[in-house]
Amino acid sequence: MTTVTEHREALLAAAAGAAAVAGSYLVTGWTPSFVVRPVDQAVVNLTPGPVVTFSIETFGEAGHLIHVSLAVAAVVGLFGAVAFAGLRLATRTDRRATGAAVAGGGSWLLAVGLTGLSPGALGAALPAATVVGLGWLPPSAAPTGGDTAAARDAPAVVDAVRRRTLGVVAGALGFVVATAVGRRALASGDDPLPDAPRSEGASVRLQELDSASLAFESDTLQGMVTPIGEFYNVDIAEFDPEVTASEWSLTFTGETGSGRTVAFDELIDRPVENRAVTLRCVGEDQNGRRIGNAVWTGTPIRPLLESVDPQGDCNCAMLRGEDGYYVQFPVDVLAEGFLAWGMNGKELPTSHGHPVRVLIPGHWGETNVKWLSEIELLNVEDDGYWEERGWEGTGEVTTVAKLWDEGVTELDDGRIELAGHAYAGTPGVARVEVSTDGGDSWTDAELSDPLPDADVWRQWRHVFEPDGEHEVVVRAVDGEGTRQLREESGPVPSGASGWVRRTVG
Ligand SMILES: Nc1nc2c(c(=O)[nH]1)N[C@H]1C(S)=C(S)[C@@H](COP(=O)(O)O)O[C@H]1N2
Ligand SMILES: [Mo]
Repeated sequence: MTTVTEHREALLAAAAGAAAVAGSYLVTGWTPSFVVRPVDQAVVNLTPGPVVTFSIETFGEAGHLIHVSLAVAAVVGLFGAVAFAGLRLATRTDRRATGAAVAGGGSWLLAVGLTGLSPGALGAALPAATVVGLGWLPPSAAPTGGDTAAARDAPAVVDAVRRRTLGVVAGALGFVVATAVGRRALASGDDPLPDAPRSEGASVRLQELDSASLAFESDTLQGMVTPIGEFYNVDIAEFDPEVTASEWSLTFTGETGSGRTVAFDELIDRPVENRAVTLRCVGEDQNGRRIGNAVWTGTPIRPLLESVDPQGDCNCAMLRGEDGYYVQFPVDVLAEGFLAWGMNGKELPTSHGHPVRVLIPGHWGETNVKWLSEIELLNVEDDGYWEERGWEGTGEVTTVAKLWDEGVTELDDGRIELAGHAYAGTPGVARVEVSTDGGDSWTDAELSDPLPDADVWRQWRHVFEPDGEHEVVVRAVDGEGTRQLREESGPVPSGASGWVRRTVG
């Protein structure tokens, strides 16, 4: 019968572990103080490169889900082990209070060990203590106890024990679900983002982009500017660092004539520009959606860089973010870049690098370090986070014309509108060519007005009279006359290529 007690206690301990994690989440939300974060971070740091690459290729976005689930399960296990110890000690001392105290105190210590002193530790401790306190039963009541075999095996006793256990476990699970749902609802009611400092010029730019845009028939297709909530995200970690503007600083280190630390107030005092910059992730499929365009408020990097007098032997710099991310590329490329603290007129949102991120014209998304903290000038080249994992994504973007599902619209008169975005990095998009016969013949699409910005996408549109099924193919030509590469390849290691095709009609 011992095994019955052990199963019972294991079940209770698991419920206590889950309740502890939920309690922490209730207090901290999805922030760095949540007890899952350090374990998630460890998973990020310890997962071997080939596994990360394999997971991205095989599971895509679901890889993140797997990674988070693993981290959550591991932390539930840790708190569960503490609760189990509590249950065992309660039995040994035959005192409920011992169990609750050990589970509560142990969970508190564990939480503090994971995330440091934070209200979230109490959030973890109380539910764990409650589950153990309510769920533990003295040996005399449990099926292993009782004075006689007959008494402990009496169906009424077994039933009561089962009812109590299931009641407590169900209560704990109810708490977990209510927390997950309730906290989410709370988060969606977050305050709107404040305007970014010195972003007055951004609204003019936003209007300018709006008037440059094409009038699509499709009302679900993105405009020239990607709204903040729809802008894609790529992060190495599941938790965004939380850095306030007053805590933030950027330090130039390594091979400099004179090191320098720049505070936020000092940064926003520098000459301000509002640049439209398109970002695209090297890891996306050719017709993928990890691309977006925003008007960013910030200041050019070149004068700052010149002020520290870079002296490294390799013309290369390693940039680092507060989340542990790092990427290395040429100083000449960095000098063309921009340090942004505003996005579409608003303060840079947490998920896009609050308070300051890098924007590098014409290069893959991974060079655009978020939560920027350090720029180290080097003597020898070194791999960045993604380069260590098999990617070659610090170079210039390749050219692409997109045709998403919502870019195909049947008009009232029976014609079909094809529309989308094309992006070619700094050479800009000069032309988008559309074929409705599988590539035998080509027509130039209508384009949105050109913008003065160095690294921005354009919209394209083409309307045709359908006659049965059509194989539509689109391709862009950049400002230097180079046509989008026809040869098809997947994103690994240096970006996808090929023409986007779709059957329409
Ligand atoms: N600190 C930090 N910066 C980062 C990343 C990251 O994980 N951490 N991801 C990079 C990648 S791979 C891309 S594509 C872009 C995405 O920026 P976004 O999330 O603002 O769209 O940020 C880059 N900068
Ligand atoms: Mo990326």
